[in-house]
Amino acid sequence: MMSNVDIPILYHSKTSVCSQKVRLVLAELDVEWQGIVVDLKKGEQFADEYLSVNPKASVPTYIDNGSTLTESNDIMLHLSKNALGGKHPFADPDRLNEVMFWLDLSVRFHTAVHVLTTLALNRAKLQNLSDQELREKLNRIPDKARAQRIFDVVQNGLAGIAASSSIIYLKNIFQKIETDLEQNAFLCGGELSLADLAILPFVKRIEFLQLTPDWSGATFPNVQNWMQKLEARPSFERAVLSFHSAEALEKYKVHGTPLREELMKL
Ligand SMILES: N[C@@H](CCC(=O)N[C@@H](CS)C(=O)NCC(=O)O)C(=O)O
Repeated sequence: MMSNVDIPILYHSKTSVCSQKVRLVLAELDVEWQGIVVDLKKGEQFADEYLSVNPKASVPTYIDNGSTLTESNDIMLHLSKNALGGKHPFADPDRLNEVMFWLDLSVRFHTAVHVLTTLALNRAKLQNLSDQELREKLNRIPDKARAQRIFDVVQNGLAGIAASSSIIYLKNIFQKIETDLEQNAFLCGGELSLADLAILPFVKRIEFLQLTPDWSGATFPNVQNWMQKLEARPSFERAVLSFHSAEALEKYKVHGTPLREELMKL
């Protein structure tokens, strides 16, 4: 792909939650960017050319002015520091501690959401592989903890430690968001911040999968209101919805619903 050297490049994948975090900030700040889609299902993250840009074989990767960033949180902070020469409310140093809490939490949220997505969408396919094929597939993943979690999901499903700890985490995080939103309209006070944009893709993926933990008897009206507010912003259409085909959304629903039924029995 031809690229214009002055415009930052984002390597991303359409439905990846970590890519959505960054695209939401790009959309909110109206930053011009050029995208290169890395198809994770086709294994394009393992191509030598991509590994030379991001040895972690993950998306997103952001290249701006010669510097390469390979963590979604780093990219979000970089964009907010640059916005309006550091004068944008997203860059407000007084709010940074609180924002950092949610950015850190989004990394752990990602782990749980990845486990539940793998359980719903990919376990059956991975179970059809021979031991040798599964080992080869997992050996390619540089993040060994991630590979181990996938292995646990394939072998043990809902009974495994990866799934059971993710389910507990999911309930706790929804409860935490629900309680925090009793005080404020957004996660860090009365205004939108990076915190909301870091958390939204995970809450939304869980909703796409029909796995919002209301199956455990809890209700999350504040989370619902918060999500509706964020979904009404143009950034949601630009950064999230427009990258999800109807087939992708249907797949989440079809594969997530039986898992929800299993969870209700626990
Ligand atoms: N901590 C990293 C995690 C990046 C990550 O794991 N991205 C996922 C997509 S959300 C990925 O690229 N997975 C590679 C794969 O599926 O092989 C970040 O937040 O940027």
